[in-house]
Amino acid sequence: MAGHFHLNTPLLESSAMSKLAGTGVYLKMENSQPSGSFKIRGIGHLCQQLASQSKGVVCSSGGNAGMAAAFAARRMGVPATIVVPSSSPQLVVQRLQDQGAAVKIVGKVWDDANTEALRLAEAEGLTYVPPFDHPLLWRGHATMMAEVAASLGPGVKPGAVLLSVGGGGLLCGVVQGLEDVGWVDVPIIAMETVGADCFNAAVKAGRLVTLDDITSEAKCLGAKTVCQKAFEHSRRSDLSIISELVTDQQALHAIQAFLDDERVLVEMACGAALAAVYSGLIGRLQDEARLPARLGPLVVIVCGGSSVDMQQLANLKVKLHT
Ligand code: PLV
Repeated sequence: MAGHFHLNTPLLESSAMSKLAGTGVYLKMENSQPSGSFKIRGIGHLCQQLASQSKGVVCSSGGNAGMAAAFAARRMGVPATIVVPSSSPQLVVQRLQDQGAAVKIVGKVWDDANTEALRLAEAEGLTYVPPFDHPLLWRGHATMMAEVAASLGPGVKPGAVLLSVGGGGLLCGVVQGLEDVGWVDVPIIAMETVGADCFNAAVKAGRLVTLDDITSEAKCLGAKTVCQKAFEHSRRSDLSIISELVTDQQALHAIQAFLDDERVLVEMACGAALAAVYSGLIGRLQDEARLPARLGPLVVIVCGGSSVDMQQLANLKVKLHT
């Protein structure tokens, strides 16, 4: 992918998290991407493929896909409109505007904003940029696993990859990346919060499930229905995808512990993945023999996110009584 917008991010060993997990924990620092999250990999790639001649792009987003679309569009000299739901914090709206995007606030959750983005694309002839459901996004996200393989070095294979699931685009990209490097047998721990758990609901039901509402504070995990491809991956017998949930309190605790341990502030959507280590979930999965007792290095996708600052963190602590 020549001339792409994303960076090759560091893979950092965390001594604090390694101690907790009882095996090496390696952090793929996607929080340090331009636009603040891994989303620039896929969205940058999609925009370069589909929007170079465009009169404008329109993206529906909880925030971070929009940040990536606004960044890519600005670099390409194309106007960007980002449609976010009212649940996205004001600080995200401000950051999107600072990236030069026009922001529309429509509906309560991402699904409502998406309906409006599709309408705008049709009515105004704009290029629609989906936040998680497109093969070009997965192709772009997949690049992170080739980087992980290069950073770990030859002969070192992860014991598991830990990531968050919103609409499932990151999951689809990581599956593709694992295929690219010949690691399909590496288990994926797919984390969501209670109340933003459309993937877990689909895995349990054996079919796609549309949630009634998003009740978690991890709004960037808040798609009501996971994408079809992510669900299909969950049914594959050659993959091992373990779908697990944490509470908002556990995700928030993980954010705070991570800030203390690594001096890095990430949003709730990312806290869900970090909580797999901080809540002791890895040990429980080993006790239940769902992960081997002797586990290779854990790779945590630190997906990042712009929906957080010290004030937002303080607000969450009050709201979640922690
Ligand atoms: N957020 C999407 C979808 O929101 C968005 O519009 O930004 N970590 C972070 C920081 C994210 O922002 C997201 C997705 C995810 C993880 C999950 O990625 P996905 O949607 O590809 O599973 C509704």
